[in-house]
Amino acid sequence: MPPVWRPNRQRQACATPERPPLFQKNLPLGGSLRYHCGMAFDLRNKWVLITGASSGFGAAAAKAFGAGGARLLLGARRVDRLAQVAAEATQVGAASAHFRALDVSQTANVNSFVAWAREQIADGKLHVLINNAGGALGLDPVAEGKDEDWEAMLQTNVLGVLRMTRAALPLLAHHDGASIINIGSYVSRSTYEGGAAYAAAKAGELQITRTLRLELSGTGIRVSSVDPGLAKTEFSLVRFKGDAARAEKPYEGTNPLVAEDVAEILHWVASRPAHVNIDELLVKPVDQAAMHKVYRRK
Ligand code: NDP
Ligand code: 8X3
Repeated sequence: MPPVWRPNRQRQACATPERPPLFQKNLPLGGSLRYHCGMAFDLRNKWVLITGASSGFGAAAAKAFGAGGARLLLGARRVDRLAQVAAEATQVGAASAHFRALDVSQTANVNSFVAWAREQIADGKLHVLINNAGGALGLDPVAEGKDEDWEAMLQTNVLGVLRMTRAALPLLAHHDGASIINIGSYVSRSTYEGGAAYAAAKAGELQITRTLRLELSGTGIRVSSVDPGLAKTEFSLVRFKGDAARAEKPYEGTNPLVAEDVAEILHWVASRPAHVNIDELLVKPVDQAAMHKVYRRK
């Protein structure tokens, strides 16, 4: 028997009259009919908070969400860079772009940043939180590891995500397509010599994401981890503490991801229909078949 169209099964997220779904199908699923539609969640004029927005993925994400007409709240330690990113995001279409100094390794600083964000949002709600601030420091084997590098990596990549999420949770909209997107890494699922503390930190980020998804069940808040492989940003320059020649090595002869690749994915994740949660998304350059198998042209 052919499937029967039942309008009362139509999902709320698909029901906005001014934007027709890209496709509509009635499919028999598990004996019942379900409505499917490809209608994106509209991020225009929605508030989007991005940590680590002064460079790399965060700066590119500010521009991607800006181009989609979002209102931006940008944080990082380098305020001059944030000002530049905010101006570029406004130029490409952001409904507004606000920025303020943020250090995710300091609880008091995170709390005052979020208090400021609450003032900007006023009586509205936050729709997207992107926990992106972080990175790696050093590439020493455990036998030679430095406490200050280990502590800084755990402070930003793990505790920073926890602090920021705890502070921002009361601002997030319930049952209205809100998303928390944490930036993980391929290294959370694989590792390499010299990567112990960074891999541990990103594995920690992945488990925070999975835990949050359980804790927020029933709120309608989506929780995702976007996990990139080799990407050319300031990541390597920071890891090697300004040694530009060493920072270039991981990318030699290969074709890495660029910040815009990841930014586009972040926008795509947040703009899926409100009932869709992209749980974990691993994205690598084609040249990176595996952690220890990167194709390099001579
Ligand atoms: P970048 O170094 O270009 O960007 C890192 C961003 O994090 C900067 O904006 C930096 O701003 C910010 N940041 C660092 N520490 C803090 C802090 N304590 N408080 C607030 N902001 C901070 O690198 P990416 O864009 O590549 O990195 C972004 C995220 O992606 C990181 O979490 C990284 O671990 C992850 N990642 C990177 C990959 C890569 O190959 N590039 C692959 C997989 C994941 P500022 O210094 O101004 O504070
Ligand atoms: C950053 C990229 O190469 O350390 O997460 O996995 S890598």
